[in-house]
Amino acid sequence: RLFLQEWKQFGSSYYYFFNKEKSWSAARQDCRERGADLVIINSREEQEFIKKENKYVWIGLSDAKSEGQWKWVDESPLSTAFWRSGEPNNANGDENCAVFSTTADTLKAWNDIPCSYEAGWICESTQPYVRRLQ
Ligand code: 2F8
Ligand code: CA
Repeated sequence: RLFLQEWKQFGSSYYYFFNKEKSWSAARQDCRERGADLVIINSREEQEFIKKENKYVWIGLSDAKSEGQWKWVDESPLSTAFWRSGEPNNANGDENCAVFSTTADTLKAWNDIPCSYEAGWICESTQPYVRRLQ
């Protein structure tokens, strides 16, 4: 049967908000198996759209390859940033992946945390995912 997951459209992309929790790499793998990748945030409007979900989720942003050089999963550098005040701080020298951690009254919601931590995640794709189950 065909099973259409609930992807939400915003602009020219579709987004899926997972409620399970995984490490950053496992979350990314899950998105890729769905023909998507972890979300890349390019605008204030996109940041606002994601904030409305009120979730604690991985975004497709990491500086694991080179400390302090934050890159999106498509290798692009940040075009706009929404770090929480004081972030990214690479706490204990071990924070290379970014999470969207909603705060009440500001759009500044990103924090760097250890990539091995488990969080929900958001996939972004140009097409809504359709999965064929046996
Ligand atoms: O105070 C900010 C600081 O708070 C936590 O560390 C105590 C966060 N760590 C996790 O969420 C794992 C830090 O990333 C954050 O910078
Ligand atoms: Ca941090």
